[in-house]
Amino acid sequence: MTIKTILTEPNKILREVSKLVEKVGKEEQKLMDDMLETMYAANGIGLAAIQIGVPKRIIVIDISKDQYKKEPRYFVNPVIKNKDPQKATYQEGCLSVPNQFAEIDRPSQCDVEYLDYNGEKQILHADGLLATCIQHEMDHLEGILFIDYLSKLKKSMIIKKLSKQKKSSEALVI
Ligand code: GNR
Ligand code: NI
Repeated sequence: MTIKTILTEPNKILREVSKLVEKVGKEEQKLMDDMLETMYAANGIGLAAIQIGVPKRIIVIDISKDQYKKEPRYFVNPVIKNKDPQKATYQEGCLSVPNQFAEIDRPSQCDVEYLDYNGEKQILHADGLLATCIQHEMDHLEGILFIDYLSKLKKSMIIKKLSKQKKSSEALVI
């Protein structure tokens, strides 16, 4: 397994729409292994393939708190079926939008249809943090980031800050 570099905003690749996976084969499984390792190394609870530059409809999630009892979940070609009309608010962050957080409203429960690590069809009912995380990751597959739900002003302030940070860290590489 390999820890990959996580792309950060502003980056056009993060705005790509990811493509359906035709078959869950060895290459996809290796990608899922690398994604999980990259996510754990970054202390995240979810990661979409596009965040490491691969435009495939694959996400990994682990919302377990206990570092010794890992509960990795793999979703290939996920589709959200029933969104609860009731909304839940979570303070969201994103590994591609480092050190920025905001309260975001999303449907509090949903059903997800997907293929698992072995390419088997599954349906999962999600609520709480899992429902929020799945929807956050599904947004990545459409090139959407949580900052897109903020006011134009808040969003542009965050992007400005991130591009400044990027420029100053690039300047260090001489
Ligand atoms: O690690 C993450 N935490 C988080 C917290 C609240 C809502 C969504 C998330 S996902 C994020 C990891 C990430 O950027 N996934 O794309
Ligand atoms: Ni994210």
